[in-house]
Amino acid sequence: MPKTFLCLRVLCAFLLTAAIAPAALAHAHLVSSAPAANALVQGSPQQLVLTFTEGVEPRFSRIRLVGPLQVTVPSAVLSSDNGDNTRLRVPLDKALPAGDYQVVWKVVSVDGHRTQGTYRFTVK
Ligand SMILES: [Cu+2]
Repeated sequence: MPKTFLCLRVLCAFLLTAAIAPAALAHAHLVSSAPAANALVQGSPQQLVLTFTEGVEPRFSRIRLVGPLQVTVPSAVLSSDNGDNTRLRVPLDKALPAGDYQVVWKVVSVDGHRTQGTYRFTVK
């Protein structure tokens, strides 16, 4: 096989990857949260706020808190923050007892793609 031909194939594969990459970046990834990942919080937070790289659909998104108290937040309770659909606000009507919590989030972004992830925080 001529060397130039092989080179063209590699270049082609590279260009294809570069073309697909922006679409993958358009998914909703977690930018930040409150409480922050790995935070040590004095007392129960009154709410969780999750900020994503793009708008998400609260109706199709789920957030579950795994800890001393198993809390599944119904989708109806999730609300986007003041019309900013990159933010999900999760009010906590029950105080969280001290302990380690894992936040498990599954969201559907406005472009219809699903993403998910987890992070932890500790209530002291
Ligand atoms: Cu996407």
